[in-house]
Amino acid sequence: MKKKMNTNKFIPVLLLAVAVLWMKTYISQKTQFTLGVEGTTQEFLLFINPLGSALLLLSLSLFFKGARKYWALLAVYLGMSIMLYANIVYYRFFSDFITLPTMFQTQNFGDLGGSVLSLIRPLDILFFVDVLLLGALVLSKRVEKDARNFKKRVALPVVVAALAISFFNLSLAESDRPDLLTRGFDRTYIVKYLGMYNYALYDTVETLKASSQRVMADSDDNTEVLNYTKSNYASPSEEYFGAAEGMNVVYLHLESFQTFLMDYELHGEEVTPFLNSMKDDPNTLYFDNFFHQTAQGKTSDAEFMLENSLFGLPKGSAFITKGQNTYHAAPAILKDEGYTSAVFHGNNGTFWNRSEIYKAFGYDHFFDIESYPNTTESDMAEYGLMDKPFFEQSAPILESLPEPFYTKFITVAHHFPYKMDQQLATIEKGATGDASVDNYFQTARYADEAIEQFFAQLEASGLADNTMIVMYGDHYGISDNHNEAMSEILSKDITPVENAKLQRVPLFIHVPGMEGGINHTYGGQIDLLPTVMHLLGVETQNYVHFGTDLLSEEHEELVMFRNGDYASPEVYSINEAFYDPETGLPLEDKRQLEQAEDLKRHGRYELQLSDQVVNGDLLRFYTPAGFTPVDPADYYYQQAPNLTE
Ligand code: GP9
Ligand code: MN
Repeated sequence: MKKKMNTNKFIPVLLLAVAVLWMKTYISQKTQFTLGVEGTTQEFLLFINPLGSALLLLSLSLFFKGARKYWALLAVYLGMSIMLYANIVYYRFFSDFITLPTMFQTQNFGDLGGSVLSLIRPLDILFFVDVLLLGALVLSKRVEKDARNFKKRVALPVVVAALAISFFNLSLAESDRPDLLTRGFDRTYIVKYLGMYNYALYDTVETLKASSQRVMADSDDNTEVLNYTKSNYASPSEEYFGAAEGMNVVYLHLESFQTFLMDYELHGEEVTPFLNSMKDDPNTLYFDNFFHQTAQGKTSDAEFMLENSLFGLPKGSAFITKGQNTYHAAPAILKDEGYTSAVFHGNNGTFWNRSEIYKAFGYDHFFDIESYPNTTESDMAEYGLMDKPFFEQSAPILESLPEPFYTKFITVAHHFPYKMDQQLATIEKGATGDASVDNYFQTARYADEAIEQFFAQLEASGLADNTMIVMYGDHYGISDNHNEAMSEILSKDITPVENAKLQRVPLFIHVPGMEGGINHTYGGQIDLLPTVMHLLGVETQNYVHFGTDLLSEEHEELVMFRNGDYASPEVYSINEAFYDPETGLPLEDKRQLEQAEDLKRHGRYELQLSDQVVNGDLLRFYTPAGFTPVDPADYYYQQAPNLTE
């Protein structure tokens, strides 16, 4: 009679399973994905991040009685292995991770469908060798099963240990990348810092949150919104309506650019000579009281506003959590006018979930870092390709687009912490002793030169004569943590009003043949879309827009910030107090205070309605006359053909 193998111990089997799954996941994460791991902290995080979830999920088997423990262990192990492998295969095709909503978009799997076999490789069997061994152990009659009940004795301490490890993982991740979970940034970041399994958990929670807000909403919620946006509408100015009709549109997204840079002289030198000259160009409208209105979503909030005239969310980034919503965004509006649309950005396409939400906006093309193959290590800034090589390599792609086009170029070189190769620097650093502030001028100068180069490229290609160029700062680059150094830079105290004024970002609208000038109107990023549409001669009356045309006489000069504060020519509302913008002192006049309070109520109502639209995905219930709805499934982004050879 064969002797039964008497392992008689479940715990060693469980621990071995945890160790093997941990190592398999670590090696897969390191070799199968491009996660951009930099430095020892990130290397360490990548190494430990599968441990907490592997231990937690596999130890759930301890809650099962008798031999069922083994089956539970096998089931969880198999499930996690399948999830890992499915992501590996998906990544080979999309360079992205699976998200729950994309799983339900049949198109994605339609794309994969035909080619899925070509994505599977014979050696992939290695991902399942461990599963087979564990399966053999569980199924084998020769292995006697440990029938003891571990529920209380072992299960709870193990679960607590697993949670402690996960918590340690999360805190270390948050210290390396603050706000990782609240802001989201990029799926790649979540996997890099927290691992594949925690990413899946994060994605599930986010998807459930978004869909629960969505199911609660119905078309009646839209009535209040439509009433509001219709009454808030500002009709276009006769002078400017259609001034750029039929022209191409180029948006230049000026990363971290603040208005205080304009005309600023450091060591007796202009920091941004080209942009300063553009401000005074006869065909440029320059707005010196234009504010960013972004919150945690930073760049993505700015983009969200200018494409939709909807506010970004008070927390997180709508780009990430509302990527599946219905939108009536600029590229889609202009598609009905015969425009082709494209975004150029020298970073990973998944950052801020751009590769998904751009489809919902109706962008025909998205040229991310994959479209810039002639790139060396030294061309790279922290968030992608440096602006000069970026514009240089973008030019042939832009010139190959059918006209008219609507395009956006997102720069990255002038991004916190503003470090750059000193050989490329053409201005001395600042001398405040605050590194961020001191460096800020060098990357701003570099960006200024890159933009000058881009303008020259447009001239050379002949596109300049027929292209409207809109340049806007996306958000502050210097946060209020640096106000001491800023007070030295500006030679004045940074009072609450000055601090609010530092939230101004430049806005240039350059249209060949249009009469320009310096415009002092108060406005913000929410106002860009109706302004640009009216310049193109496109009516916006039927759209749900929370901003109004900056050039309209009916434009209301109230700039709402995401925290409920506001700026206007007569009053600044900061932290529930009201200030005179000229003196910077608190308002005292009773009548003025009442008016200020009314404005606050009105502005906050507007923010609330905008959130109602975004959280409830209300635009799905409404199609403006003449607008063709977007089906994101119709979009698939390919890298640009290599046109430089
Ligand atoms: C990333 C870039 C920077 O692709 O746009 O985003 P930010 O950190 O400024 O929000
Ligand atoms: Mn930015």
